[in-house]
Amino acid sequence: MNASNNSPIPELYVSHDSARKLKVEAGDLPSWDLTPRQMCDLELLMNGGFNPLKGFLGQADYDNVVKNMRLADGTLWPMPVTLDVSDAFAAGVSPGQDIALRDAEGVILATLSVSDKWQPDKHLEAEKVFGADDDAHPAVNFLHNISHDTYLGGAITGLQPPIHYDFRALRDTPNELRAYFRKVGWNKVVAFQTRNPLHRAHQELTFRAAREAQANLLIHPVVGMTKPGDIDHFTRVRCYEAVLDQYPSSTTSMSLLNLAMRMGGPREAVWHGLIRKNHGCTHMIVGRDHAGPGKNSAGEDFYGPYDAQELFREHQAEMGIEMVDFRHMVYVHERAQYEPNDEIADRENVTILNISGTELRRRLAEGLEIPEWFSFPAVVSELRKTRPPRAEQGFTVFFTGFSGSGKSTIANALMVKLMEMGGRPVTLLDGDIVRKNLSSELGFSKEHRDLNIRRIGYVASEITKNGGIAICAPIAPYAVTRRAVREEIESFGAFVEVHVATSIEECERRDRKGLYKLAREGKIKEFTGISDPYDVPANPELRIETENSEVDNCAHQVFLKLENMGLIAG
Ligand code: PPS
Repeated sequence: MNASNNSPIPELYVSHDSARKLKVEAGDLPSWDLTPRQMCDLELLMNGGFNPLKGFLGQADYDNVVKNMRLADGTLWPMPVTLDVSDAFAAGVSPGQDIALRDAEGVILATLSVSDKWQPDKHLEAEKVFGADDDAHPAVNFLHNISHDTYLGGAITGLQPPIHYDFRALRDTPNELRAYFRKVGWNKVVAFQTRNPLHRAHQELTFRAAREAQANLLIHPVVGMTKPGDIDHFTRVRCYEAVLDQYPSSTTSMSLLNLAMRMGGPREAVWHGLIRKNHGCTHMIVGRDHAGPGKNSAGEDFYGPYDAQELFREHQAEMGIEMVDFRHMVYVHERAQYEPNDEIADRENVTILNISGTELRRRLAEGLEIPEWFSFPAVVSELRKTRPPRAEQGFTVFFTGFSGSGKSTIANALMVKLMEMGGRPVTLLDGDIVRKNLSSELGFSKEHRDLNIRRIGYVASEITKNGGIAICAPIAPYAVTRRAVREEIESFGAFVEVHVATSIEECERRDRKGLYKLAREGKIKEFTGISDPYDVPANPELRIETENSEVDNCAHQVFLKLENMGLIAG
C-alpha cells in the first residue's frame, strides 16, 4: 500500500464559463440557504474531499451507509452526508427538479439535481451511525434538535467554492495538496488530524509517526465545525503557527481542513482516513479516543478508547491509506521525554507526568501554571489570551422557572450584588423587559417562546464574549432550547443555569400578577404550568428552593455558586 496518492482526483466544479452561464439560469430555481454545516459538507463534496460522492446522499445510499457503512454499490463510506431541509421548502420541491444552493449572503455556490426526497428515521441513524440514540452525543443532539426533518439527495454541479476571508493561504483543496506533494516529491505523507491546539505530546507523537512511516508530515487541523465548546479556530491556527517553527520545514507542512466533524469516534476515524487519502496522504495518525464525543447521559464513554483504531485497521486495505496508531503519550520526568504509556518498561522507577484536557482547562480557567514540559510558551500565551482566568471572563447566569417563581426578584438582587462588586458590566435580560424591548411582537406558542429564548441567548452570548455578565430571567420552558443557548454561550464563557424551583402550587397561591387566575378561567391560553408544559432542568448548576428563603438568601446562594465556580474572585 505504499503507492503515493498524488494524482489528480475528480471535482464537481464545472468550467469557469459554464459556471457563469449556469449561475444566471440558477437565479430562477427554488433556492436553499445552506446551514453552516451544509456549507462545510458542500465544499468538501465539490473539491473532491468526499470523493467518490457526487452529491448529497440519495435514499438508497443513505440507507446502506447508515446500516452497513457502504454506499448502495458497496463502496466503503461511513458517514451520512445529507442535505436536510425544512418541511416548507421540501413541499415545493420534487425529484427531477434542480435547486440552487446559496451561502448565507445569497451567493449561488452549486445546483442540486434532486433525485430523492424522504423523511429519515433519525432514531435509527443515531443508533447505527453514532452508536446510541442519546442527545448527550453532539451529533445526535444535532440530528434531533438542529437538523431539519426532510432530506434531499442528488448530484451536485459546483459553480464556485465557498468564500473564506480567514487564513486563505493556509487552506488547500485535495488537488492543491496533491499538486504540492508532487512538486516537492513527497510520495509518502502522514496526516495528523486535530481539533485542539498542539502541545509537546502531539509534537512527539507526530515526529514519531513520521519516523515510523518514513513519511513526510501534514498537520491537517479541522477549522470547519468541531465539538461545541472547543477553542475557536482563530486561536488554534495562531497556536499551530507558533508550533510549526519547531518542525523541520522541509519535511512538515500544515493545511487547514474545512470539515464539519460529527464526533462519531470509530466511524469518524474511517471517514477522516478517506478524506485524508483524498487530500493526497498515504498514512494517518489515529490516537486514543479519536473524534470522541465525551460522556453519554449516564456519564460513561460512548466508545472504547481504541475502538476507532480497530475499525480503521479492519478497513485500511480497502481505504488505501494506512493507520499509524498511537497509544497515550506521557512525559517521563527522569528521561525528560514523551513516551507511549504502554511502552514504559520501568514504570515503577520513573515519574510519569500527564495533564489531561480537563486539567489544562482548569489551569487556564484558574490562571495556574502550565509547565514547560507540557506545552510551548508561545502556545500557552495564545491560550491565555483567549481563555483568561474565569474571574476575568464574561459569563451568563440563566434563571429558569414558572411565572411568579421569584426569578426576576432574585435576578435583580444578584445584579445589585455584582454591580456593588464592580469590575465587569452587568446586564439584566428579564423576561418582561425582553418581551417589551426585544420580542414585543411575540406570543407564547412554542415557536414564539423558542424565538424569544434564542434572542435572549444571542444577546447573552455577545455580552459574554465581550467580557460582561448577562443575567437572564425568562421562563424558558423547553430543555432543548435551553441547551442550544448553553452551547452558544459556552463557546465564550460559563453558562450557569439556575432553576428557581418554586412549585406551581406556590406560584399560583402567590399569583403576584393575577395571571394564574386568568389562566384558570381560560382567559390566558398556553400558560406555563397550567395549560402549557415546563421541562424541569435535569442538571442545572444550581437549584433554588424559594418557599422558605428570603430573596437575599437566594441571591446569596447564586453568588456563592459563582464564587465556587471561580467566576468571581473569592
Ligand atoms: S418564555 O416562555 O420564556 O418565552 O416566557 P417569558 O418571556 O419569560 O415571559 C413570561 C412572562 O410573560 C407573562 N405571561 C405568560 N407566561 C407564561 N405563559 C403565558 N401564556 C403567559 N402570558 C403572559 C408572565 O407574566 C411571565 O412573567 P414572569 O416574569 O415569568 O412572571
